[in-house]
Amino acid sequence: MSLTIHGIPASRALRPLWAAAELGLAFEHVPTPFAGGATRTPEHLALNPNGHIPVLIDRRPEGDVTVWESMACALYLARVHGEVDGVSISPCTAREEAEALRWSFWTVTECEVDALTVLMHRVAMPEERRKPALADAAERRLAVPLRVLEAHLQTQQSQGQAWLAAERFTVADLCVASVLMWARASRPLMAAHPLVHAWVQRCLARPAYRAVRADG
Ligand SMILES: N[C@@H](CCC(=O)N[C@@H](CS)C(=O)NCC(=O)O)C(=O)O
Repeated sequence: MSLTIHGIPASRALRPLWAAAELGLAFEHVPTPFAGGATRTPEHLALNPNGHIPVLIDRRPEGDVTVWESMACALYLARVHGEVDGVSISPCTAREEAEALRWSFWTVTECEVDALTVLMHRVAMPEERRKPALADAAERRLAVPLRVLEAHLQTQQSQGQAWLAAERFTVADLCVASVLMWARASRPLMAAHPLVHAWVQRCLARPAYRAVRADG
């Protein structure tokens, strides 16, 4: 049995790379970049017909399992390769499984596009190409789901819990933080949602995250 993850850390491939690091999994890393056409070669399109990274391949006795969609890759690793022991990032109860699924779908549908817009148009793109009006509108929309998360973290905190889904960091935190880390490019949004900001920073202080980002 062996695992391969295609994609560089400075992309959505961060999600399975971070999950694999948290789980201490051995895997082959193929650092396919998103720029320069490497995701559109016939070889890559055979792995992911969408022409994107990441792609995860799990070579199993019963045959290869190919996973694309970054959240699916991270959730798959936690579900199929994690220890269900209440210590690892893998959900260990039906409630934790539900939390991981709902927060991961939530962050993709409610937050990802706007968080990326904030990142690109506040800091990432060359200044002459940034459109502050796009970032302003994205920040206004993002304030709605961030209020939801702020309230959830407040509830968790009142119960002595520092994380989204459990008393420990789980794949739910990983999936949501991998999106909301982009929203840190907006100081007003972070100032208005201090629990979200502190929680994202806690997630990004994880040794596994740091080790993955040290590679790119
Ligand atoms: N929804 C997909 C999006 C994947 C995606 O857009 N990946 C980007 C890098 S973050 C990419 O591969 N871009 C290169 C391309 O589309 O050719 C996921 O989460 O995996």
